[in-house]
Amino acid sequence: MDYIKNYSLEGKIAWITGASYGIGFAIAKAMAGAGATIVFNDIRQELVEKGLDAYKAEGILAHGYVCDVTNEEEVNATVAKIGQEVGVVDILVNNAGIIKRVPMIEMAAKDFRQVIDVDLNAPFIVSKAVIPNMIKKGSGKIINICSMMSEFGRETVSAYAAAKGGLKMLTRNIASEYGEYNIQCNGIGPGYIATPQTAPLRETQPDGSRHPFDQFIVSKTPAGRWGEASDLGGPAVFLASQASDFVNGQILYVDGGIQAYIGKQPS
Ligand code: NAP
Ligand code: GCO
Repeated sequence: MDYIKNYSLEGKIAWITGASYGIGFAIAKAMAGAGATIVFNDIRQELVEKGLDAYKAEGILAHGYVCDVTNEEEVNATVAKIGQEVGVVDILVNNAGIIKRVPMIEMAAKDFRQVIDVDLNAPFIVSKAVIPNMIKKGSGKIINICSMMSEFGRETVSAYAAAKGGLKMLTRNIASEYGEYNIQCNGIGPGYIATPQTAPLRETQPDGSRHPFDQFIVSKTPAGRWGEASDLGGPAVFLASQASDFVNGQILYVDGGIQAYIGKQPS
């Protein structure tokens, strides 16, 4: 038997939220390479257009929608439009996310709430919108993009860690509640990945040296580098494919080994 077919996404429709660029774009590109039809959204039309061009440049004819994933009405309307224009969503990747790096006691409650809204409430809203059709179809895959901050805290990311910790448990609860309908819900926990979201942590310093946090992450990662968004493509295709039909409620960390390593002695 051609075992690789177990990893094929041929005939599947994958919706990756917030995937005009960054990790979402890389996951969508990998899933397209495995045969999936790609649907993505962004908040602004111009970013959707930019995303469509980026996918086209990769030879991918994606379907893009303007949708704020925190807005349940917009999400439900988008699911209906996707259903009419593309088809039923087989694979959902809750990727859209924000971070605000502020010391907790200095953080405005509205900012804390906004991070929770995008990073935790939105995966609830979008999953709730697509699960009924997955139940009708008799199968579905949901992949929540968690984080090392689903397990660890650090200075200035209290809202983000609270959201990503909650997203880990939402992942486990969806797996528990809907596994009987042949829906698998798992998480991917990226380590530190070089995207616009982490650009401030990698900025070259005024004296030309590398950002201290950049040096810290590289010394703490056995792979000795930041991850690339493309490093997440393979794990995402695995969790979206039938090869993982008995994997449910798991968080797959794609972190270069950072969580296993005490860190290199500073030279
Ligand atoms: P990014 O470069 O900042 O991209 C985030 C994407 O989400 C953007 O396209 C953004 O669109 C979109 N988005 C934000 N709020 C949205 C909303 N309300 N509705 C729709 N789209 C929205 O981030 P990234 O590094 O690719 O991260 C993607 C995911 O991976 C996030 O969930 C992040 O928490 C997670 N993650 C990242 C890392 C890392 O090291 N980079 C590690 C672990 C986990 P706009 O441009 O319009 O804002
Ligand atoms: C931060 C980073 C991290 C990464 C990622 C790690 O400020 O600590 O942004 O949170 O984005 O979530 O897995």
